[in-house]
Amino acid sequence: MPAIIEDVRARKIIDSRGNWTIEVEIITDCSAGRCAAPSGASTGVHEAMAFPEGGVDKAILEVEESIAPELRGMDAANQEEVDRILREVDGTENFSNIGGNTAVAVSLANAKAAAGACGMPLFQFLGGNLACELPYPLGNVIGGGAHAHGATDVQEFLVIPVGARSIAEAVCTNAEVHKKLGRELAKVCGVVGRGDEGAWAPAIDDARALELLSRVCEAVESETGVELRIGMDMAASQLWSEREKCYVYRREGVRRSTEEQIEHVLELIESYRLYYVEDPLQEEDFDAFAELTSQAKALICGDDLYVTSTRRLAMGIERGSTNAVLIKPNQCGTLTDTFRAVRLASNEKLTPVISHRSGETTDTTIAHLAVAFGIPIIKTGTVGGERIAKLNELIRIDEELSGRAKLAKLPEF
Ligand code: 2PG
Ligand code: MG
Repeated sequence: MPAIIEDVRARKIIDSRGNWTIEVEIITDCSAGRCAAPSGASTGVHEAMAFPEGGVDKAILEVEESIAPELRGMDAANQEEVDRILREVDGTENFSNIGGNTAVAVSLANAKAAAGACGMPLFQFLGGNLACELPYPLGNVIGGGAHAHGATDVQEFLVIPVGARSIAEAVCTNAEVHKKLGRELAKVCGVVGRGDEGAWAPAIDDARALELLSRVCEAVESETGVELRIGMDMAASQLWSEREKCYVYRREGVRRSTEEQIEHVLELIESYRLYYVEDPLQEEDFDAFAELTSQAKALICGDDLYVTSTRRLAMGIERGSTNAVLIKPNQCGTLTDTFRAVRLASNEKLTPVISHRSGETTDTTIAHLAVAFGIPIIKTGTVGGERIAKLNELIRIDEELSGRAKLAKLPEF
């Protein structure tokens, strides 16, 4: 169904950190689509530049003056062509002229307008009838690093309810862990704040966080009967000191060489039966990742390592660096590039994990992309309006699929 683009509008809105971001609306002759871009705090050096020099104001000008004139009159159903034009208008590899966030908001708003023209929700428009598997939510419950300075060294301690039987049960089990953890932390440390993603941000070391989280998971498991597993996003590029060539754990007062870091991560995987470890090593060390992955019995996921780039993902695949890849649409800038990264990962038997950013809006697009592309895990926090927006959208998609929906199959470890 053709949907001729009549207008492309951009506005400034604020994100969950209180910073300006961009929201784009694409209006066609028979539909409209809207998308707002998120942004990261612990960004990979190779990811698309979020905004051009001049910030969000400049990004809005770019939409009005360079992008809208090119897109007007085009068929929104021709997503690849829209995305190609975004790249052409920008002219750089990392979207430094128009901004990756500008590109992703236009690209995804366009997909929604095209879906709307067919009277379909985005997940169904992109994924067809096969799109009936819902992802398991992987939720941040304790955090520090760049998301809460002064809390844990490790950026995120996550939970995934691998034994859940429905998306509603999965979402609610993660929220239960967050609640109970809050009560336990209050006993240990008194008043505890929260980081950017709504996770508790206690001033404790990583080992203590893992101990506490394990105990809480056991308690929630026995109350709910839902098996839970623990994960971490170590965001190790933030720990890495290029000058000293080691990983610096400030709170612990420990420095680890690359070999020691690998040993440390393997020990943590074993001690806490970790299911998922993201960015356990710094973003340039494909070989150390490979060494760890060859020995680890867990998902080892690359975020800053790959930045949702097929070029970097191919480098990791060649070396066997990881068995999972984080997918963040604004790291690469377009829906087409996001899809290519997911397809490459799936073809090579790597598990894709779609993810929010630490600075978010109530935009729900990633929930649709997870279902459309058959991505088995979604990392999107556990509580907080901008996090539950995605989780609640999955509950709505479940209902929309009226009985056909099932949770995805997870790799076993
Ligand atoms: C990450 C993300 C999301 P940020 O590192 O995976 O949790 O954080 O958006 O700050 O990059
Ligand atoms: Mg990460």
